[in-house]
Amino acid sequence: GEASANMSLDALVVGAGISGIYQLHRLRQLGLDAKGVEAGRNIGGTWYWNRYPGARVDSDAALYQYSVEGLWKGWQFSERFPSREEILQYLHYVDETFKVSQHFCFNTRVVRAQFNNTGNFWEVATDGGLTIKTRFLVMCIGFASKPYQPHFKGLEAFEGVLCHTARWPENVEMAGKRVGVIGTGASGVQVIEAAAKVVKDLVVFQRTPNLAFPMRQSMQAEVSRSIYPGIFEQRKKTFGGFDMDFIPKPALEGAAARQAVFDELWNKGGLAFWLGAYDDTLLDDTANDYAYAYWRDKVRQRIHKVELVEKLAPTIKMHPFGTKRPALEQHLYEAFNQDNVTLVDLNESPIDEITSTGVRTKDGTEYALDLLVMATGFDMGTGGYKDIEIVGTNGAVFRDKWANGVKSYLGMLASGFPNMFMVYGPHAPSGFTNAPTCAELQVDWITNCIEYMMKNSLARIEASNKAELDWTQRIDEIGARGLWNRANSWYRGANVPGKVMEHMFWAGGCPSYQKICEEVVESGYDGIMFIKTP
Ligand code: NA7
Repeated sequence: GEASANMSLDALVVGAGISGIYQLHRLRQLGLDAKGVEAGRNIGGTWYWNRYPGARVDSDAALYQYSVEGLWKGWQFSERFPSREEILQYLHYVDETFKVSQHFCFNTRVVRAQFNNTGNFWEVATDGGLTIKTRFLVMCIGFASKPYQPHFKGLEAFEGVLCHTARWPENVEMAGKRVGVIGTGASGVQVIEAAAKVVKDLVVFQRTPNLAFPMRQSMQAEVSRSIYPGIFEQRKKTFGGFDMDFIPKPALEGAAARQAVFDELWNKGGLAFWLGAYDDTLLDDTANDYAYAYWRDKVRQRIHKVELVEKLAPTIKMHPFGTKRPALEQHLYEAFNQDNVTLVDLNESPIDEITSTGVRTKDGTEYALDLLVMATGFDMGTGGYKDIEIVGTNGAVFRDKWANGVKSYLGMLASGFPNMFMVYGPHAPSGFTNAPTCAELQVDWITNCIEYMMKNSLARIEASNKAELDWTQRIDEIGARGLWNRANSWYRGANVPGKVMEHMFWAGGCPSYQKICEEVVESGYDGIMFIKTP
């Protein structure tokens, strides 16, 4: 995009992922002088960065797209769960309509943003030396933009190739190599499946088994897309922004009925067995046990190495089913059946050291590797924000504000940081939802809010302290209702040592979130303070 050393804008969008693309489009539609910056070399966000082999989305194609402006009429995904490559193609297709990529300045990372308290604008500095003055700063950096890499002893000594799933280098191939994978989250599962097909040897270092269920990938015939508008309406009304929702009755109904329901969900594929299950699954331990037992027994049928049965699908659940993000798998358990695939249980023998040639575990075993893959996830929610020096009113720094936990209003505004909006970050339904559903909801709200400010000659918006405290408390209360507290998950910041343990996302689902956001508008922006343009 075009960029001059000093720019003055109405709005700056940070990040060119699913939310940033749409946000910049909406702001330009309003007639604002709006531009974007993006650290990557192109649009795509998550799909730009996570280029490990096997990367694909866990949402159905019909759902994983924008619902607006009839875009669906001109695009057909080829698979039910599209690959990273096809999602990027889709986003470029969207850009033919939105034409926003030309207004993004790529290869540019925001390093600092300082609010001018008298002029009510942000002064933004980038790593390339750009200075941008902007009335509004809209952070579309998502919740998984900062990779997390554990500090293993000896890491720098490794002479093979080391790569994090979210920073996969262009020219690294796995074929014929000895590959190690640390981590079995959604990324780990996908990269394990891709590796098992082509590598010489694969060693998987597992701390917690993933309670993964069948994706049921399929090629999509030229389906009748006329049902899409209905699906787009439907997705706003469900907890996770999908076309399915929790079954509004307890799992404690009769065993036969339950078995039939579980069979149906299992056969549906995708995340149905999680976000389409009985509505007490994530609340009640007994209900949760039923889901776990069904999952365990299904998966066990596919594990042929007896010594792996307890490791991959333990008799007793290690954490409540569904309180860590379940992955979708296509042939994960068959991969572990292969002779050239080894599972190392880190609970029995943790990693002692990374050596020049591979990984050594505490029991003294050395695993020789050419390539070591860190599928170790992200500094979720807060990581991307804390990397930027964001200075609000009175010199307050954003990372200090969040040092003892996230504080926000609606996950979109923060007191002390006027005219800054956040999309798809912490304190929003983000962590549990289909990204386009949540991104559209928040981007539309923010766009309407900015439009309201323009119409009413308002120069400054800020959440009140009280509104922020109340929202933060609400996030906590809703999180505490479920079994979430019993899992060391990234939903609670537990995956990064030293991080505050808290409920990071709105666990109340999309519809309740949308309702609250609408009520705020209807009440005349309750909890929000505005200042008129002088
Ligand atoms: P996740 O879900 O955070 O998975 C990270 C994995 O790495 C998980 O299995 C962790 O085990 C493991 N891990 C993390 N640190 C270590 C150490 N120190 N030693 C061994 N193993 C470790 O990240 P993903 O990238 O897979 O998924 C990201 C999400 O983004 C995905 O769910 C989508 O919603 C989008 P643990 O479970 O903590 O024992």
